[in-house]
Amino acid sequence: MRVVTIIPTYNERQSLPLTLDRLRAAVPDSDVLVVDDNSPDGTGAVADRIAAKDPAVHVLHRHGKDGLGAAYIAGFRWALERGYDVLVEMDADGSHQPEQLPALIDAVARAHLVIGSRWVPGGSVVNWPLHRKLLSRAGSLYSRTMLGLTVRDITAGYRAFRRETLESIDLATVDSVGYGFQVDMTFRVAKCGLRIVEVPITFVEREYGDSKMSGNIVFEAIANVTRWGIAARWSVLAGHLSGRP
Ligand SMILES: Nc1nc2c(ncn2[C@@H]2O[C@H](COP(=O)(O)OP(=O)(O)O)[C@@H](O)[C@H]2O)c(=O)[nH]1
Ligand SMILES: [Mg+2]
Repeated sequence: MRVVTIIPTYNERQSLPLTLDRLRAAVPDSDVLVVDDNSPDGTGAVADRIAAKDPAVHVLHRHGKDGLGAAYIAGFRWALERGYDVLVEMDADGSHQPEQLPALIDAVARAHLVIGSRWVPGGSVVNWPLHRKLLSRAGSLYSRTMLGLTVRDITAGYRAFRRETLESIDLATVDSVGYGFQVDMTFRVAKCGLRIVEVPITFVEREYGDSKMSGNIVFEAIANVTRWGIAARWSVLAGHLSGRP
């Protein structure tokens, strides 16, 4: 089973080398793809220097900041073209513990998508203020209810996909950014009738650099979830009214 861990970066010069060191030590069998959006702080050059010394590390350079979703879609395409069987999503900032990746990879043997979850028993968040915990939990609760899903941590960014899962989705039509991207992917996987499993993780807030979360990203996610939820209900109702099963 060939595994690649995809790490999107925007201004993660300090965090990236630490994350890569830990990842290569914890899961030496996983290749790595850093997807950098031409970070002004030179993260791309830092990644190139590491890749020059370690053949398992690859770097995809993009022209400018285009959002987390677009970076992952580019990374997925790169990895699917190269025949990887398991595609992992991981943040660069140290929030996702590389030492917990083996648990996600084990679970992907019995699931199409594995989500490293903060909000299942055994999961936790370290160093988050109360308002971020509330926002994350409320966001998951709202999305779960609107979209009819059972996943507890829908916005989570620590994930493992089987290649067949991504091949079942029309990646060209995924255009959400930020947290909306994670919700969008979860909803699409569930709509394909594929199996989603959550494994508990410890999410640790970053020590270096700044979060790229913004009001716009939260707003986009809420607006999309509302739209998708209404569209799904409407199509069920329209089916009933027209007498279709
Ligand atoms: N390539 C790329 N990476 C991004 C972009 N926005 C965020 N990231 C990366 O996505 C990961 C998660 O972002 P972060 O700001 O930590 O979000 P938070 O954990 O929700 O505060 C980090 O590795 C970021 O560097 C983007 O527009 N392009
Ligand atoms: Mg972060």
